[in-house]
Amino acid sequence: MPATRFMTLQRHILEGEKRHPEATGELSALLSDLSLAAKIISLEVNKAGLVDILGFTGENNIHGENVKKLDMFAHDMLTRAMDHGGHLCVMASEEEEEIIHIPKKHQIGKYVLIFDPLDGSSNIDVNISIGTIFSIYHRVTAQGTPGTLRDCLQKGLKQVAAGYIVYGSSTILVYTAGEGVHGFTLDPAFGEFLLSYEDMKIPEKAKIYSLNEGNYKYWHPGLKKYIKYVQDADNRGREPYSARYVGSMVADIHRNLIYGGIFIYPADKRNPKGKLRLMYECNPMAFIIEQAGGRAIDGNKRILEINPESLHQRVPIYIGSKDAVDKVEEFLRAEEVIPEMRI
Ligand code: AHM
Ligand code: MG
Repeated sequence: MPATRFMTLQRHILEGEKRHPEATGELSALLSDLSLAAKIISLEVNKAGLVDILGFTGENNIHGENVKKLDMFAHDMLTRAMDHGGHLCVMASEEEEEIIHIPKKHQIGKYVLIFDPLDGSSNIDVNISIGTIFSIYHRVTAQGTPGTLRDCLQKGLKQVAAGYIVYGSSTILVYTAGEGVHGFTLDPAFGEFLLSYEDMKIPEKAKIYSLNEGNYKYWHPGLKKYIKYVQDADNRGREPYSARYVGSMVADIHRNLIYGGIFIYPADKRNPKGKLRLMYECNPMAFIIEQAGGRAIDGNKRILEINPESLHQRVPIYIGSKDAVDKVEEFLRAEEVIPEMRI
């Protein structure tokens, strides 16, 4: 629902905390540090097209400085913005194999931050929307000690907050702290995220389907039938869905959240575990979409209930409007699963 109040992200988070007298303000501070990193990444994303014009190609720019790829820039920016706030005990990034420790000189906090710094890598160089995704958990190991892999490998259900930033025609930050989903648009003049979507709800009925149809040949037969179903109409007023696929999960899900739709990255014969990562992409998006009234499953079970086994684990995902996810689940269950696709 579009917002009618003039409200900054900062104020919104603080008002949320005021409703919880036991809150220490740490989560607010953490989200606020994250939004600063998002503003810096947004600025860099907007400059990306200038790199070639200004001759910043190759490894070095005209000043002889090292030019970082945008995804590594985003990774460094988030790590640097978040490692010294005193709120985190450990981080994990899609760009890094192992967990990221908080440097010894900084205070160790009670939260865990997991992020995909810049998702939609194939769209970075072609001016198409990309995004940052994040997920926040309470630590499970002893306070005051360095965080461990165990702190990171928690079920999505344990998330305290999650969000994404989509760098599109404008920069929008969407987050949930378990009390609804709220969206903020970055005003480039003030450098402030302003509330633009309050208490977002995904329409129960979908109008859009989003998946890479180039992989049709490798799909589960139930998925093939489901896609034929949504492309079809019936004489009871059911209209065909529209197909929309940006190829950036953040942008595809953001659009579907507003218009109503289903986003699918399935397991298939070539990728029996799908492509997208449970910890960095699927859990935070599932938390957001469920908070907005939608559903997210891996084909068999709720994404948020999956017990993670490794940091970079992949899972299939069917996420979006409730009716559409219910329907695809029905189609998948009706067909024999071919063994390679079992997860
Ligand atoms: P990335 O983490 O390398 O950016 O890959 C994730 C992206 C998602 O944003 C998007 O939904 C998907 O990969 C697109 O994959 P495909 O090109 O196979 O359709
Ligand atoms: Mg990614």
